[in-house]
Amino acid sequence: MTAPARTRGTEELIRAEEPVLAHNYHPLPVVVSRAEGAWVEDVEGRRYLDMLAGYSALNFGHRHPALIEAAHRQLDRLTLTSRAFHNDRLAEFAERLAALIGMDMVLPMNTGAEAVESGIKVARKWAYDVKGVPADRATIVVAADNFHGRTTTIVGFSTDEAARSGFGPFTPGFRTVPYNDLAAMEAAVDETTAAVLIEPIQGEAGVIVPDDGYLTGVRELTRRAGCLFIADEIQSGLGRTGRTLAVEHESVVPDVVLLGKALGGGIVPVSAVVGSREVLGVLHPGEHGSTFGGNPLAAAVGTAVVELLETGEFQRRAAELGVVLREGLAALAGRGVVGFRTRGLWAGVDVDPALGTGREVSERLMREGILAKDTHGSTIRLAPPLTVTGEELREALGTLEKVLTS
Ligand code: IF1
Repeated sequence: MTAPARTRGTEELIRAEEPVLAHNYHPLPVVVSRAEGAWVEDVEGRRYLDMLAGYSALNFGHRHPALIEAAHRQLDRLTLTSRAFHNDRLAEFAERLAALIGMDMVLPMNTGAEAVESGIKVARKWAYDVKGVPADRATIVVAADNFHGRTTTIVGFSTDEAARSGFGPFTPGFRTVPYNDLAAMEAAVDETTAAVLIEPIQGEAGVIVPDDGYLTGVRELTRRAGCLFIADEIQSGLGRTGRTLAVEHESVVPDVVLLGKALGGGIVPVSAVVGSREVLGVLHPGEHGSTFGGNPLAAAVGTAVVELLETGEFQRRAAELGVVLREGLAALAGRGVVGFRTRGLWAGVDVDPALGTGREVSERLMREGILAKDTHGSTIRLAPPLTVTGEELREALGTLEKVLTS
């Protein structure tokens, strides 16, 4: 029996979920009902500054006007055809995304995990058809502490027991090496290796920024070994680190770039595998697909997202405000912050465990009007929309200081 038609409050809505919604999350006790820009509002009318931004799916803020307009316009025309037919939005999306990333071809998918799975399939097929690896012998090298999604194949090469326990058996053909360790990667790559798959910055691991030169080293060793370098930029890409792609911080060009999250503007799921004709050309009709991949609504929103990124404005804002973020966290070192890593408007903040777990700090921040999320232990991740103002960012940093020092 649900509550009468009147709007249900926070406690009622949280309680109503319990018997009917799978418990695969432990959300903060806030029920969001509206949002605009960097601000969200809960069902009680309380406002919060969103310092999580959908784990970087909301780089352009909640309901960016240009993106909402593109979505409304397309909703009034055409939303889905399947790929059995062409639609009049997909060519422009693929052209402009490929040009933005500087590569030849695009394979449009929906979620990040689908882009990762598609990248794995394309790399394996490239290994057999182009590199000449014997059938079913291709290997892919991944990094420990990776996060690439939640499918069975992906969690099979996770080093996080909570992500993989109870979901076996797993897909073979993956080798795990420590992140940020070129020697270990060199040792793991051999003639069966189709690709190396890494995050240029490890997000879920706590915004782990590798040593300068690591990405360059991966690029060089994969080129020498004749295997592909696949960069998972699903969280690090599309402006978050102050560049279109995080790999640009080392001027490195991977063979394949995986995109997702912000590519859909926080409106619809849009992901993509972007690469050269040599690599993506291994796919022929009937060998891969998706009901919604490349649908006209996704393509229209994705094109509007690419248009925002073509200006370079969001990348510049993330770089400039990233200085404010970094300096603000540096001022908290030794005052509740025992470590931090930043790149652009993205930070992993290690809080003094004596002050509480990341979850407890996130709950205190919530009560002070800031929404953020812990990753592991006492680390919280800060990733505001790239539209955040300097004043809003300073306000969030002030609140973090208050929570950590009071
Ligand atoms: C959740 C984590 C972040 C990703 C990278 C692929 C994917 C992700 C680098 C898969 C997704 C999301 C999943 C989301 C929370 C968030 C997350 F905490 F799960 F690990 F950001 F760090 N590659 N990350 O970060 O993309 O299939 O989810 O679209 O609630 O599980 P997806």
